[in-house]
Amino acid sequence: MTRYSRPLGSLPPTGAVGGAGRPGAADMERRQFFQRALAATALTAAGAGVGRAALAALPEPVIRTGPDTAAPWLPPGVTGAGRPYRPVVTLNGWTLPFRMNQGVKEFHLVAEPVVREVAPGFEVNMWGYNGQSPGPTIEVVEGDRVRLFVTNRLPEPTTIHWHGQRLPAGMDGVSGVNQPPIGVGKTFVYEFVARRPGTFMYHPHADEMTQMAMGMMGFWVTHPSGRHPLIDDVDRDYCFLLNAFDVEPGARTPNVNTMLDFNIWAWNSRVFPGLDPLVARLGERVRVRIGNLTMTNHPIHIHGIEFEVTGTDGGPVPKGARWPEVTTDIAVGQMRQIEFVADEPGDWAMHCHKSHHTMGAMGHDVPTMIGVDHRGLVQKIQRVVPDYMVMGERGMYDMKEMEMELPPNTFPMMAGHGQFGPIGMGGMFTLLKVRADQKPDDYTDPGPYAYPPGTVAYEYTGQTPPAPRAATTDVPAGHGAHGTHGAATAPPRAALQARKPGAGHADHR
Ligand SMILES: [Cu+2]
Repeated sequence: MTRYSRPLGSLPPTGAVGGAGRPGAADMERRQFFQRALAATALTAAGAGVGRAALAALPEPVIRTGPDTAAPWLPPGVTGAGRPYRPVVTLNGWTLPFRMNQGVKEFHLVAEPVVREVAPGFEVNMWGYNGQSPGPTIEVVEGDRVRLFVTNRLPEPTTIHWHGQRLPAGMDGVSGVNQPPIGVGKTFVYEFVARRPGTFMYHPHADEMTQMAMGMMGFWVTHPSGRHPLIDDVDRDYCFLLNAFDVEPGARTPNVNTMLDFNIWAWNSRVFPGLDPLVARLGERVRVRIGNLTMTNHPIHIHGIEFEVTGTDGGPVPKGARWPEVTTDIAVGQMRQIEFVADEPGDWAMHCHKSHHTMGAMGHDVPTMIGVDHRGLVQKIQRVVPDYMVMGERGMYDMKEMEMELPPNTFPMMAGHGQFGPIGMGGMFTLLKVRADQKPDDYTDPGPYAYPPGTVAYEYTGQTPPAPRAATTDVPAGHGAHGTHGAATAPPRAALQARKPGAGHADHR
């Protein structure tokens, strides 16, 4: 069920009920909303239709509850202070529409309890904005005057901090320092000019530990007002937040007192296989903006291409300071803007390189069983616990094929199915799909990659003679081994050669 617009008075106290919105239906409602918005804008411009009284009132909040990735949104006929821009695509999220009020872009954020479908079959009670966690992306143009109405439908006070923005101190959103907290049921107004282009976030600065652990956060993108020497045009511009939750398997509400030991590692409060792919047409230039609002760093790795970090929290990186990477570490509270040319067709993994961040909730707190000889043990235990089985005796790979019964409302430790079988990943993992025939501006999933014949790794089926094994005993100390290495002696034993710094490298410090 996806709703786009409802009067504030009808907001249910416990938030909207989530569910997989049907793509298409959502866009339809969206289009109707924008047509109405555009009509209103046009009438305002003509000085008729919407009166002063209506514009003095709160803008109607736009609510969206489906977890599908919304199509990029450009307000028709309204491009803000500058030239037209390429709108961002929020991974499994959406951009919040605004209304123009005498040259000011007006947004209405509603902080409220929500239900987020983290993956199919796994729903979590969160706090968020306008029907979802994270909240909708705010997208404006450098130089825009922005007015944000924030209504608090949470059971406790909140504020919003506009992370990274240049703004008057009284608009910075730190409870007690910059403003009184927004009381329960109250609405506050923030207003400032989006002074510098770049990648930003928003989140509460009141009872942050609880409110961010419950999912309160959102993305903000300010596009440059004109051609910018350090901000290139791109063909696709993706954004998402790194976030984490601690939800006991089978539970529905995060533990908000957890400091570091989270078990749901998510992008935009979604985990693989609930995350949509990033798609690109072969040869397109792609930007991905990532913000980290978890309590640890995440080395984000993309297969198949090299990228550059073209922007950080503080703005665009000077061209001479950029270097190629395939993994970039994003620390707590940081934002990174990476860019690459999608010049290698295929399905490419994109994931956090901390391997326990690409696992589901069941991957944690499991004892290591590799190499444990438990012959006889299972049968003994099964006399008492008939369903007992041993986890991970040969590694965890078997887990993803096992039809293991899970508690209700959780997701498997490793999941997802590809054309060659189980994918065995969860959490912070998705695919970059590069296709020659993907249409420009088409974000639909092209399905699995059609590998050209002869380009897929395959099984060797010839003779397999016994392989020599590494010696496991009496490794000789390699002191003074200079000159002897290369003199291949017959027994296949490992030789350890130690080179001591200093000996003949006195100037090497
Ligand atoms: Cu990570």
